[in-house]
Amino acid sequence: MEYDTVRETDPAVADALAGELERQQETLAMIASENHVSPAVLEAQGSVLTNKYAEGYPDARYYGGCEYVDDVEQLAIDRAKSLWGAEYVNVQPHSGSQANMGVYLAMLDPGDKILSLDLTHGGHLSHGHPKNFAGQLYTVEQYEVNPETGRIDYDALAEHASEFEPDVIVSGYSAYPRTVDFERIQEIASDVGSYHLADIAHITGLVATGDHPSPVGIADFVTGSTHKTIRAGRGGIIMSSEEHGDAIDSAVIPGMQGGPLMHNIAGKAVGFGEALTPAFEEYAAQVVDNASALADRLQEHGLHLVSGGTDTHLVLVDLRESHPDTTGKDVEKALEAVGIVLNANTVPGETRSPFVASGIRAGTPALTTRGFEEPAIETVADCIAKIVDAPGDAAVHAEVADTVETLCAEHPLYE
Ligand code: DSN
Repeated sequence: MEYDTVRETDPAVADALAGELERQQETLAMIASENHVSPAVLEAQGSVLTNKYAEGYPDARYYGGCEYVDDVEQLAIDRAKSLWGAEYVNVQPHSGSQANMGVYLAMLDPGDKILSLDLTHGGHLSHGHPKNFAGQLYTVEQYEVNPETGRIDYDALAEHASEFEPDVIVSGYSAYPRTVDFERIQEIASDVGSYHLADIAHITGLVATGDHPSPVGIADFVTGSTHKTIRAGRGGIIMSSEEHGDAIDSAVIPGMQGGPLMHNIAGKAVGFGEALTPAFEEYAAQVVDNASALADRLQEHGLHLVSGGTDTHLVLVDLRESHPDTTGKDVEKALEAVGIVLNANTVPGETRSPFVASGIRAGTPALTTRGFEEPAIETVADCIAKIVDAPGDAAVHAEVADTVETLCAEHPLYE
């Protein structure tokens, strides 16, 4: 077998790959869940491990030839245990959603009750949206953030939990800019005899470095994805105490998945190794400092942020007060046209369709990977504010596109 390149064998796909590389190099990735992994993680994910089936777990596989993938999976597990201090880790879920599915399957029966944050208030599909498996298999009620403060109302959550008597309370969110009080939610769960699942998909990296308090050792289960702030190979992870390990293992396989994606697990191992270095601690702290600088500057421009700021890697702008006739989608499209890529996002008390939305969500993990610090982030905030003020103005577009081009050139990616 000859080892031809994609360019030689499949120019159509090669063009798309080259185009995507160039797009990432020449635009600013501000989707809060995205990041740019290292070349080492890319190499691991693009390796021959994609060829290997390895149903089972290290040293207990259903197929032969697993000695090297066993090493890789064990390294990923051991490094995850060091990063997050978990007793038990499963690195096989293909995504954060499937990590959640693994916990539900291990602990719940169909019809059991989930109490989770509403999607439009910052939750996630897999926390029980009616069109998601979680909403279809289980009985779901949802809590909301306080409309005045934009923050979780823990007293209201306690009251709701005591009325609903859930089997699991889900904490951890996709569009929540503030520190989550995992201890308080654990107390609420314990008081009503419920499990507590903390989905730290967005903040895995910040939790690993202590830039956000950890739910590990507090919540019964902690799930996450491995490619967001933690910047490792793409996929999911489940952590818990040792007592739930067997149930989780068998929920993941044979319960809901077959062969693990060993190339992605290799990417997880490599990324977790990188995250154990002092350089990653600096990175995570800078992600938070950058988000804070972004929040301050956007507010100086008169934009309203849900909760009035951020403690994490993301900000959520509610356009309704300052720009009632401009939708999140208008801003998303106008920013994309000038090279700033983020997403329209629903805001608490949303009055528009989720496809249009009244807010935008912006995060700093990917820009921080490119070396952005506060002054450059403030320039980006200035660009965002200009576009929000004049989404259809060609002169503003040209000026901002120039600035974006300069910022990209000053912060090269995958040279
Ligand atoms: N798609 C992710 C996000 O953007 O938050 C959640 O899975």
